[in-house]
Amino acid sequence: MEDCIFCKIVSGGISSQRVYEDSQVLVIRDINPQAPVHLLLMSKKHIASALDVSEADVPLIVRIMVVASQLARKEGLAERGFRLLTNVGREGGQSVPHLHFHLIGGRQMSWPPG
Ligand code: DGP
Repeated sequence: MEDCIFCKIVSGGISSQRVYEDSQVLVIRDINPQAPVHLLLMSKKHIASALDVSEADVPLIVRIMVVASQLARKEGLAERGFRLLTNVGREGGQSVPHLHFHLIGGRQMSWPPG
């Protein structure tokens, strides 16, 4: 999508710190990390949010979950625990309308979230 920041990151038009990539998924480090480890796992295909995921996207979503667990291990978070989440819409705190999951860890998380 023309005006989408994450589509530009996927195409290489905006530079980012790439951590992992396959045909469906790109993982980068968040520009504004909220913890020692803060990765963004995004679908390469433009999907606005979790609200727009369809049955056809099941392999993509499973792929993102598999990559998340592999990277959590690689980043040393498997034993300690971490948070994996996607924000949806205005009240959900979504600032970039392109489906992505935050993988955040390396410090104690609190609940409920702010
Ligand atoms: P959300 O607010 O849930 O939509 O998360 C968007 C995240 O994307 C936010 O934590 C900041 C990050 N972000 C925004 N623009 C860029 C960028 O150009 N590069 C990188 N690496 N991260 C970005």
